[in-house]
Amino acid sequence: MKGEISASMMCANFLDLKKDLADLEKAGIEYLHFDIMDGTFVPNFTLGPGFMDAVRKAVSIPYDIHLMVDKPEDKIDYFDIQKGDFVSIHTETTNHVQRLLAKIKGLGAHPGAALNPATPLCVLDNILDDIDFVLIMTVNPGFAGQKLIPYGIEKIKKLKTYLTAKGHGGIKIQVDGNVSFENAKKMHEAGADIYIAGTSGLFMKDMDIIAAAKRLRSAIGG
Ligand code: S6P
Ligand code: MG
Repeated sequence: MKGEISASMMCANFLDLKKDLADLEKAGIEYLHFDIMDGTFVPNFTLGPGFMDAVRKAVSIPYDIHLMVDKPEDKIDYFDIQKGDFVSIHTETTNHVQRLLAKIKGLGAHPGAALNPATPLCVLDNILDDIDFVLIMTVNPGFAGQKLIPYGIEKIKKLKTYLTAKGHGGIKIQVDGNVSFENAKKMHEAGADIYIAGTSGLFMKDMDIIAAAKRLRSAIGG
């Protein structure tokens, strides 16, 4: 199956954002990935609603919003979520995972469960009817430019097998963290569907966005 690319906007060139956005459109990038951090659940701050609203006016690519915040139920209304967007919440961040996933679905968006590297797959057992995708963190969340935790590839394989066995093979698998050309190939073989592309495979020092996207696509099934 052909994989899809979600561009990690925290890795874009903010000083030349118009050019990056035009290149992402030219390269046919399927989604724009927005990392939302609160300095508590993860040790960093990144993007926010004002930035996202400005970008929305410039492009028509659907959003993929990755909420890395404690108590996301208290913050979700800050964001202008639109029909067809992907929105993931970390299962580690709230006591009310199902309620929030249902709210996201009610907005016409695709709800997703995001899992830190150490979070086991069994947390998905009771929410399989409530999610359209699972985001597997293959690094600890907080920063771009980190090295893949090797167990990540095995976890993608396990998730694929688990979803199929549970009769939920239609749930998409998103992978986030060190999606390099080499790792993307392994992730694709393991069963991933959507690849969050940052400094390792799209916003690179030595390759432009269009060339990198082409190479990344060839690693994820064309
Ligand atoms: C990390 C965040 C990610 C990064 C992405 C960067 O907390 O959730 O979405 O932006 O992983 O990609 P790379 O290739 O620099 O690891
Ligand atoms: Mg992310």
